[in-house]
Amino acid sequence: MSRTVLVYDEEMMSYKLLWDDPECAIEVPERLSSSYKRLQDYDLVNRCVLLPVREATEEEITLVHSPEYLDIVKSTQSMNVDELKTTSKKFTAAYFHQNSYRCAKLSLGGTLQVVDAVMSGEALNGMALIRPPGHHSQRSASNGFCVFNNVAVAAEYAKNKYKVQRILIVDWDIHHGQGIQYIFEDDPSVLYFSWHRYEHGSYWPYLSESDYDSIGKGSATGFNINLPWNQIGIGNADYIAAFFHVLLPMAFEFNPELVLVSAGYDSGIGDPEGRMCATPECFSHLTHMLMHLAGGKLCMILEGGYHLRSLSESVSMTVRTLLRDPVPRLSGEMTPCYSALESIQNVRHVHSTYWKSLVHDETRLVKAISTKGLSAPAPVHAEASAVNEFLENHMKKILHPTPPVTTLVVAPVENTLNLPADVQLEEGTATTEHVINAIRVFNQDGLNENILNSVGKMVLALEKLVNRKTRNCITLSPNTSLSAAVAVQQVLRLGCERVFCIIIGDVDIEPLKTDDGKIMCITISGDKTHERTHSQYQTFLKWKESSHESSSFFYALFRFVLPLAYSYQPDLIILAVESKGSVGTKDIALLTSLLQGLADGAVLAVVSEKEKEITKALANILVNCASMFFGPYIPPDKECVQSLTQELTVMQTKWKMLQCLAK
Ligand code: X5A
Ligand code: ZN
Repeated sequence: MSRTVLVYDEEMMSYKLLWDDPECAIEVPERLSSSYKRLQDYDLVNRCVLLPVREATEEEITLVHSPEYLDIVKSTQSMNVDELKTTSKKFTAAYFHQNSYRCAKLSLGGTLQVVDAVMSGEALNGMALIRPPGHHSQRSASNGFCVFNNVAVAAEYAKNKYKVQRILIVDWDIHHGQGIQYIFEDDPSVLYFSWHRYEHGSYWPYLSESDYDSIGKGSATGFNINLPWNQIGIGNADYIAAFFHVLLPMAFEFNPELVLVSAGYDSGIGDPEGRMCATPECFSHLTHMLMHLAGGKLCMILEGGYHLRSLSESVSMTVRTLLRDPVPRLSGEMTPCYSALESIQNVRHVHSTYWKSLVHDETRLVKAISTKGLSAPAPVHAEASAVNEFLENHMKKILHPTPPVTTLVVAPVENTLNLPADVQLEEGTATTEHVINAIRVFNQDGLNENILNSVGKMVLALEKLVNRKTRNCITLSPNTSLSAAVAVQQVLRLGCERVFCIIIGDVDIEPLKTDDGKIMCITISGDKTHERTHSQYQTFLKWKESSHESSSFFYALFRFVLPLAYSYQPDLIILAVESKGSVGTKDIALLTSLLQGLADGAVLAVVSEKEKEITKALANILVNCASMFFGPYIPPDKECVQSLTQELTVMQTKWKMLQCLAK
């Protein structure tokens, strides 16, 4: 089932601030309508299943909130403006309206609608466009525009109704969801991650418990992850680095059954509260990565976001990605800033006792907290209108029409693989002079009809891949080394400037090694038999899975392969698999799926035609964009980590996304 549900109802616009309060003035009804309007403009609403909101019941509200607090909120229904104001002032950064109670019930009920759709299997994932937001609200307190804690209630609800044992909450809003932290800090069934503007405690809500050293209590120690940002101007590279080096290793080790996102977009560019720099497509990447957890069970619940254009573009990028459109290339310099690295280093350090996938790194606290960055964060767009103009251009630049074909397959005619129905077979037969010449470069003996035919078809397919007539391509090859080498040569000829090659098993594309940076190549194999030349564009990863049932490859992916790929920013990915060798089929599937976050999803998989099982798994990923359970996971082998660390030392001076220590 591949459906995405969307909850929206304009009734949640029926409350607003009734008096003068500069702090609350940014939380306006138009936040909802402008997001929904933009989704319509991108034709995304039609592609979702629209679910009606419903009122949450008192029983649901009191899963988290006290009956006394419920009574207070209820009583605001019949208050006059003066009474509303008096009640609001009992809390921090809160405001009530006569319709607040009704809207808060719809907001929570809408959240639970998405959870029900996803947990029942009716939908794969979904988003709730709701207000009031929830993550600041506490058992007996409204706070930070929030009335009921939508995401916290959703987690309790899923635990009760669906017996879910592990829930991950990712809070990418720019404020600390202290409400969620308080509710779950002694509950190990909920892993809570929040990044937030902190500035050493000088930013709202000014709490020492928002710092990286609040890690949970008792049996839940290690289950609260705070990543404070001590500078404004945090951007794409910082957020992605935070996912690779903090959230994702822990989240994969945790292996949740459901992922809830406190999806606030005040962490995006132009937001007057957050003052950060992340561009809308960054949220596509974050969403895409989270889709690999919990078998894809992912619920996005709106929190903050106060720059209407930025909010609506980022919401749209999120929904687009839930619907499995290609992930737009991430823009900007792929270098995390010094201050971000300090925070990443510190949070990794305090959690390394509790999470085995962090323990191998040399970790220590950065004592001298800097305010002057060694590499400064990107400039912050100050004027709201300048941001509008920037976004108008930016979205045009990064969004391309989705290719008409998802997967083009090059296979021998007699191939009897049960490939999904909607693949397109490359039917041309271009054994041209040119192809033969291309092959001759590699000095291969024993070229037969079969190989010429296969390579000829692949050359035709590659042209379509580079020209975005197809999103990706699978080639079943009788000679993987030759096909991979010709593929690299051809895509360079077709104008690609950076080709990222991942080679699994015994594939040799040695004749192509250029040091002009146009090719980056990672070879993954179980043993390092022959010493080959290493460079900043050529690396070898010795990796052997110790178990058939469970995998630790996620460690290599987030610690090494993906940071390298994101640093390199390829135009095209070539994945060559001779035999699965030392990594499992699920590992190759996870790798392939995550690589689709790069190069606008332009992936060529060259697979030995003997490897039926791998072909099947790759087709499932590339054709169906399948969400699967890639787990269960185990922490990595010491030996594997050691060899990876060696490669890291060489590579991280040039490829900055590999860094997770401030220097
Ligand atoms: C949901 C949210 C922010 C409150 C800020 C108060 N709340 N200064 O983003
Ligand atoms: Zn916020």
